[in-house]
Amino acid sequence: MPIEFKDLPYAADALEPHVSAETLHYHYGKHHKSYVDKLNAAIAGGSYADQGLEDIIRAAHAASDTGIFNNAAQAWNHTFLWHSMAPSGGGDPAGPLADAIKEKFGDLAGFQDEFRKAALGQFGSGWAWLVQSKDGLDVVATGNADTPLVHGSVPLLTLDVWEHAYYLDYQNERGKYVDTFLEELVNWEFAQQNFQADRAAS
Ligand code: MN3
Repeated sequence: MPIEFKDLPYAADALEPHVSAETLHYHYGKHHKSYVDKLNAAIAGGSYADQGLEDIIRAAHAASDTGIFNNAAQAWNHTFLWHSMAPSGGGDPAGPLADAIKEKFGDLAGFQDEFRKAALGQFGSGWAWLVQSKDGLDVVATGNADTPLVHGSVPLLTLDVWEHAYYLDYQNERGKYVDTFLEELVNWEFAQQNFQADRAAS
């Protein structure tokens, strides 16, 4: 069964003025769709064809099947990205996740500093993540299509720092884009859902 190109969780103009409808037209409608289309073309009729997306990512990584891995991971990372933002995002985390952030980073500003460092420190294309591992929360950066799914931690939030994610709205100013994500867009409810799911499973 082909991997589904899922709908955005909001209207294409819902993140304006922070992320424009034009950016989503290209980033979701062209870049993300292209990863899904290329993946489906590559897996058709082969050993990955009946697997779910996360299984394909793990199997392709284990087999060093780079072309499949890159498109599968990018398909998954982008769906995760759309949910990591919300039209009325930003603000403070609540509940158990807020406690875990305090424990690891001291306060929300401490988390924001770490996340900003990871997002700005990623040379070239990649992703910044808040993840949950056995040792608690962590902020990590991954290059290109790489994803925490194959590094033993549970993703809670992500931000795409490939230039295609921000160039139309922010040009070269990755720092402004990262700050806007942290202040106006970050979807703490989504992060909380991911956080609780992992606790229940462990
Ligand atoms: Mn992207």
